[in-house]
Amino acid sequence: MLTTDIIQKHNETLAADHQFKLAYISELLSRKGIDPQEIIDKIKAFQVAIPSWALGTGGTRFGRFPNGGEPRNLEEKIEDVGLIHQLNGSSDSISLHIPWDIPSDAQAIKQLLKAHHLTIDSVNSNTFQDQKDQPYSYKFGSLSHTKKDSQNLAIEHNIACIEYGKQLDSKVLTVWLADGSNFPGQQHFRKAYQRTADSLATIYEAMPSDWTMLIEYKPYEPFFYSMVIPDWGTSYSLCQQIGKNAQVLVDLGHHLPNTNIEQIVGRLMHFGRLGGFHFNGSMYGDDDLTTGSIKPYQFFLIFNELVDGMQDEAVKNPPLAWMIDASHNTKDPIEDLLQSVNAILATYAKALLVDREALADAQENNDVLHAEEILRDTFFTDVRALVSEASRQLGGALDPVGAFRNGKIREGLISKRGKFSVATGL
Ligand code: LRH
Ligand code: MN
Repeated sequence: MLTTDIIQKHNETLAADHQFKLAYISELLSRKGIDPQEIIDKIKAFQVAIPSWALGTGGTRFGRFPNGGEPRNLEEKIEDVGLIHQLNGSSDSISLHIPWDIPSDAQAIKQLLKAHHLTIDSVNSNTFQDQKDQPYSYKFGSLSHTKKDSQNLAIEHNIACIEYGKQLDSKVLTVWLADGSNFPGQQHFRKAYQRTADSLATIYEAMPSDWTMLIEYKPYEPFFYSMVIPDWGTSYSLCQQIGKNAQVLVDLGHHLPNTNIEQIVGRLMHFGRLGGFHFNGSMYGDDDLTTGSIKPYQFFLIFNELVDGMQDEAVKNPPLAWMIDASHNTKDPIEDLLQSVNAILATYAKALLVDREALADAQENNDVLHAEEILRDTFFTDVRALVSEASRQLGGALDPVGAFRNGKIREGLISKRGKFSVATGL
């Protein structure tokens, strides 16, 4: 059965219940002077990029439990993202990871992307693994390596990523460095920073002027004493040094416990250097769980900062890159990604409903409780019918995961690709 038929049949079964819920939230918003369709249109315009490396089953050093039908090459990864976009209408691009996704025939890949109404949002470099027959190792770092050979190899790799991106009409290079140290004394912190800054500047020079470089930070893993780019401040300082098209990438899982991520987001927007996000959920570390699954209120507070900044003319921050970065150890990869996109859209919708005038007034008058209650009231507003309606108006499913399951789409992929097909990625 075609996905369009699956979606239509699915929406028919849910139509009455959906109309009831939609009527309720629409009435609630109208009473607040908010036009429900205006919110639905903003949700429809919010597109989230899907990571090519998260379409298979992830694993840990302790084990990996694939559930079959995984994409075996870039073409099948594009098919899976095309399917996700068909089901929710909100995932119109893919983030690629090089060398896992080197296009065999760029023209053919562009044709396939077009057929699935998709684009490539960013290319991610990979200097955290040694490739077969690699002349110089990244064991002790890449752009920060003490030896020019490994440093230059890493610089050349990033420039090669830009070339692949140009072939596929991408305009964003994402750089995450695994560089760091495991023991005190192993690395000279200031020298490692400067080698990294110099290497990034060389890569930046090779980037077309209409491209953006996203610099991702991470406090630990794979190194466990220090990382060369551990926090937002380091990434921000590198961006300032390198050039105006260098921005900070915030991966939600890359923060130490109890970090006030929403304040970091507010700061970076204030400085106009917030480039985008790798959305995921985490309890302890870089857990790469479903977005919004563990700390939904903090996730709402992050979007509250984002919408506040996006609606403030005084904030001069470039358009943001909305991307997922997750790994699926126990859920079906496609279901997990559909659930994440849904949570992102619902949280964004809630942040759009915040009465910013009333909040600013309460803040100016230090009415602490009222300010907090304005946010909590919005957080507890059930906006899921608005997200479902946005998906329906985009030709998608009212409940994308439900349609995926009822349509037995995973079973179809397993019969086509086999139970043990393995996707490249983490
Ligand atoms: C590092 C990271 C980075 C990617 C990788 C897949 O933890 O978040 O964004 O390159 O995951
Ligand atoms: Mn990431």
